[in-house]
Amino acid sequence: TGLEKSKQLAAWTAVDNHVKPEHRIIGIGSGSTVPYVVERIVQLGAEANQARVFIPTGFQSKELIVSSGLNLGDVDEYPTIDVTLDGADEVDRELNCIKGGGACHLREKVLAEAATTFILVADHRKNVEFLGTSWTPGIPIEVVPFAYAKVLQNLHHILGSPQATLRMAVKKAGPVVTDNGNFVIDAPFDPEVMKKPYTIMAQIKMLTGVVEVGVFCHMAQAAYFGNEDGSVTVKW
Ligand code: DER
Repeated sequence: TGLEKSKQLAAWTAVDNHVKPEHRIIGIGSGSTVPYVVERIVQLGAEANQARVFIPTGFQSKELIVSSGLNLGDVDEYPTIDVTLDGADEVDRELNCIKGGGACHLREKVLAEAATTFILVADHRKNVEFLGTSWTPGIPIEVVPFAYAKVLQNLHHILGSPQATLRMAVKKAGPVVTDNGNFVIDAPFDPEVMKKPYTIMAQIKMLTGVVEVGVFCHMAQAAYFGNEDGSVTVKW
């Protein structure tokens, strides 16, 4: 479909522009766009990849690396990463992004921060002027199960997200449980609030029980969006 082609276009262009021959430690994100990143890296050649180690951002990412025949590594063994490539749910004009649609944003943010270069790849739906305009479920927030009800209260009554909800699983009874054994809350905010993503991210992060917030500010060096007409939009 057009959307898959857009994802592939963004991913291939990003890999061609940012995965250098000398890069050895590569962070691999989560979601449905990142498989095209791995596809392109595999095409780069087994020779180059033999000398590389690929760091996952969760179970799905690990499975992708292993099934693609790439060397798997751990971020505790490689805490400094040459380049991390990952998807996003939305990316604004300043490359701030909402991540966590796949409930993987804690490990994603660790690998984004550990990377010298952090690159976003997405289809055109994610390319927005302000956060919250196309991604409507709200800011994904990973919380320890013990604190989820307290954090929901804080969001409803203090931080201005009365619609915040615990993310329920579809093919499992009960809430989504992350790779870290935590819950996820989705918290929508007013558009005006989303124009200052750093402020709301910091306020949420300070709530006791919050593990990580799915808003990444000033972390990415570039974002690639595939368009239906076969063009690629780059923001940096
Ligand atoms: O959870 C995330 O941040 C993932 O990167 C994911 O939401 C990206 O989604 P997609 O690549 O499947 O559109």
